[in-house]
Amino acid sequence: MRNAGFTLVEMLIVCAVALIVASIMIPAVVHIQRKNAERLAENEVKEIAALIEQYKLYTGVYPQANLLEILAEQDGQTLSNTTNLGNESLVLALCSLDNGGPYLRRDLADVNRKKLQNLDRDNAWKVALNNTFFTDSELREYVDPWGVPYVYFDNSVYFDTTVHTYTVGGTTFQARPIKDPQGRFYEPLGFQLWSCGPNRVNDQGKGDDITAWVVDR
Ligand SMILES: [Ca+2]
Ligand SMILES: [Ca+2]
Ligand SMILES: [Ca+2]
Repeated sequence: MRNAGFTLVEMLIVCAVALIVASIMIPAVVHIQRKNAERLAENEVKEIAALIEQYKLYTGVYPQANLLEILAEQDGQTLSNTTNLGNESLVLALCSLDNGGPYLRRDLADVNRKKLQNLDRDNAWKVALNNTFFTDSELREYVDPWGVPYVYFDNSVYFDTTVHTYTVGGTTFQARPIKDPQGRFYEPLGFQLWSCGPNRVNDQGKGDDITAWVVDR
């Protein structure tokens, strides 16, 4: 009996120690995971930005964020593409076999990869995907480590009143080109690319958003 009691106390001590260790370790692990995801997003933003610059070097223009010809198709009906348009346009440009492309790696399109997803489940009007490495007609988005599409505008659309609507997991958010505190667009001659960050909310470049440009917060 004495041994059994002693074992029970030992077990309680072990459980208590395990709980203490877990209470210390779990927040640390969560913190490390968040930092790793943030670092990944920072790297991806830089990588995509470099690819966009390569595209510009070859073609003389930045990939357009409003490719009107990529009309979406759902249930056999051709519809205007109202969601995720900037990102989808960018993916199409970077995956095109024209203009010195493709700039994005083909393996990103493998079915087991999560980087290119079709979050709004639309298909391109057939001609749009003819010269890409895709073998189907899905209009894909390049997603960040939290599964949210990166937001993209090229400078040709800054002055449009266009607000882009993005959808992910049944929720939508809106995005518009971002101005600095003086009212000037960031990257006025280039492009704006950003991740909505760990909170998966578009903060228009503020808060935890991860932008391709350096911004005072
Ligand atoms: Ca779409
Ligand atoms: Ca899509
Ligand atoms: Ca955010």
